[in-house]
This record gives sequence, C-alpha cells and structure tokens, in this order.
Amino acid sequence: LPKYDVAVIGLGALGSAALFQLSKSGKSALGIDRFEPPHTMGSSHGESRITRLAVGEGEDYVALAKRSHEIWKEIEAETGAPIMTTTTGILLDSGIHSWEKHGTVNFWDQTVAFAQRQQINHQILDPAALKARFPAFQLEPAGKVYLEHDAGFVRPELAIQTQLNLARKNGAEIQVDTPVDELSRLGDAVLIRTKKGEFLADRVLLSAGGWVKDFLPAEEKQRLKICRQVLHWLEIDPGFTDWAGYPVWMWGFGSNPTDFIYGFPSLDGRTVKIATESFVDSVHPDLVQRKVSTEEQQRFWEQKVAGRILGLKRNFVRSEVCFYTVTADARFVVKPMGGMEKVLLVSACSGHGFKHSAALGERLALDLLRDT
Ligand code: PYC
Repeated sequence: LPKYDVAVIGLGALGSAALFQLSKSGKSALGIDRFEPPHTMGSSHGESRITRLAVGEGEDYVALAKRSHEIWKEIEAETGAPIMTTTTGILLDSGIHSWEKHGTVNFWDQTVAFAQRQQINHQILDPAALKARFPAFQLEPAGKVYLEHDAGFVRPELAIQTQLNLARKNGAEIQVDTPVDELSRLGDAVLIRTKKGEFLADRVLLSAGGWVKDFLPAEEKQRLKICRQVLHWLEIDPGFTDWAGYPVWMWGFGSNPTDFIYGFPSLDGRTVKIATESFVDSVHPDLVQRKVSTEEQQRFWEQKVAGRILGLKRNFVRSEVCFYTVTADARFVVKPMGGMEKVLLVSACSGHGFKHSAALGERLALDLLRDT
C-alpha cells in the first residue's frame, strides 16, 4: 500500500492550509478530498470571507487571525495571487438589544475590549460619522460603530487553490474525487479506505468540514449542527454610493443571533454580496437544500435589508448556498479522534473559521510532524 508520513482528509480552508505547511517539511504528505477543491459543496466558497483581527468570538483567537494575515501576505509575495484585500472593516450594533454572535454575548463590546487589549488599530465612530462616511447604512441613533483598519476580505477559492498548488510544487500528492469510507488502525499506522483505493499514513488530519460527522459515534455527531447559509449578490443602485470603496461590515440589530447581516465591497462594480446567518440544522451536508427560492430571497430583503441598507436594488443577481458546521459554544473542535490517537480531528467551524485557517493549518502541521 502507498504509505505517507501524514495524510490530510478534506482540502477546504483548513486542510489546504495544513497540507501546504506539511509539504514544506520534506515529509511525505497526501491530501484527499471527496470533490475537486476548491469546490462549492462545503463551507469554503462564495468569492469572499471577512477577515478581522479583534475577534469577538474569543481573545485567544486574535493571535491566529494575526498570524493568518502574515501567512497570506507571505504566500502573496511568493505567488502574486491576491488572496487578502485590506479594506477596513466595521462592526455595527443597533444599540437596542444585547447582541450575541457566534456564542459571545455583547459581541460589540467584546470586540472593542479585545481591540484595546491587543493593540489592534481601530476607531469608534458615532452614527453621524458613519453616515457621513458610509451613507448606505441606516444605523439607529443609539447605534455603536467599531472600525478596524486592518480588516478586509480573503478570496477563499484562490486561497485554497494557491495553497494546494504550492503543496503540489513542494511534493505533496493530492487525490481528488475520492470520498473516504473508513479509517482504521493497521499496526502503528492509519489505514485510509477510499472509493479509489487504500492508503497508509503515520498521522492523519481529519479536516473534512461537515463530513467529519461520518467518522463520529452517534452521540458526538449530534453535537455538530449542519446549518445551511445563503449568500446573495444584489444589484447596486447606480445612482448611489461607491460600493467598491466600502469596507467589509457586520451588523447586529436584535437579540437573536439571526438578527444579523454582513457584507462586502463590490468586487465587480455591479453587485454587492450580502448575507445573514441561519442556525437551522440540516443534520448532514448531503441533506442541505442547494437551491434558493424566490420566496427566501424576498424574505431576506424584507427582514434584513429593507430600511437598513440603501444603495441596492431589490434584484438578486445570484444566490449561492454553503453551510456551517456549528458547535454548541461556537468554538472550534481540535482533538484526537476517539479510539484513534493518530487521527487529529479538526473543524474550524461555526461560521468564523476562515480568517484563522492559515495559522491553524500551520499549528496543526507542527503538531502532526512532531511525532512522524
Ligand atoms: O467571521 O467575520 C466573520 C463572519 C462574518 C459573517 C459570518 N462570519
């Protein structure tokens, strides 16, 4: 059987980052994915992902976001691929309800506290200053505005493709369209049984997003929710503001985690990508409804956009579906797989993982290489 020092199963944001880092070590590395990454079936597509440094989800995540920015800049310098664009980012809080996001209550206040403690370049604006700079946002007079200078967006497909290209260049092997059926022990190694043959590895990183559920016992499976998300590209009202020059933004306007909207600058001059978040459990990635109905587009407009964001037409140029894998406390999962200590299970999940993926991939690669 072909044998590798390390295998990475699942080559999305995190798996591609880890494989790239492993490939630099000179050890033999294999990457496996059930589709051909970057693809549109998981949680790592849709043109753009917000990146921000004052990570309200947890102060311990700040170092990961900072390191990810450094890694992406290094990769950009090496390849010329424009993975990360710094735009500034704003976090709006309507100021009426206490606001929870990704498991953190008072998300706005936590973000500001972390920015202050972690020397993150930021400003607090009042709603009038926001209106003068970014008139699209109809923030309430009681609203709060945090502006972070080094925030921006990452191009997820380009990040994945570039990391995989570099991994290949460094000697890693990559098997695409190769679903993994089973992981088992064979002596000191892990036997990986796939639809396209078997492989052996001394260590395995299981970074298969929502599909990690296929490898978990029933009670652990239930702890991971698969939550369908819809991304919308709305047509710009041509008479309005310069959406291409806008920051990335997030806005909490109610007490429910779904009272939330976020968006990006226009990347094509014609549309703006905006979305909300949903926490309804589809149970398994294969059960996620991949179509978007006109009714849900209209509901999105009425409940989240109307009266809140100006400068957009009620014209959905396109909508795309992805999903989050969500834990109860919105923290990431990083742990050895039960009964298989050579397999490290990881999910940088719950809707806030992409910005950390480059650095987490680097840390996990170091961990895996320690005992090969
Ligand atoms: O983590 O920045 C983020 C984010 C914004 C919307 C969903 N996730």
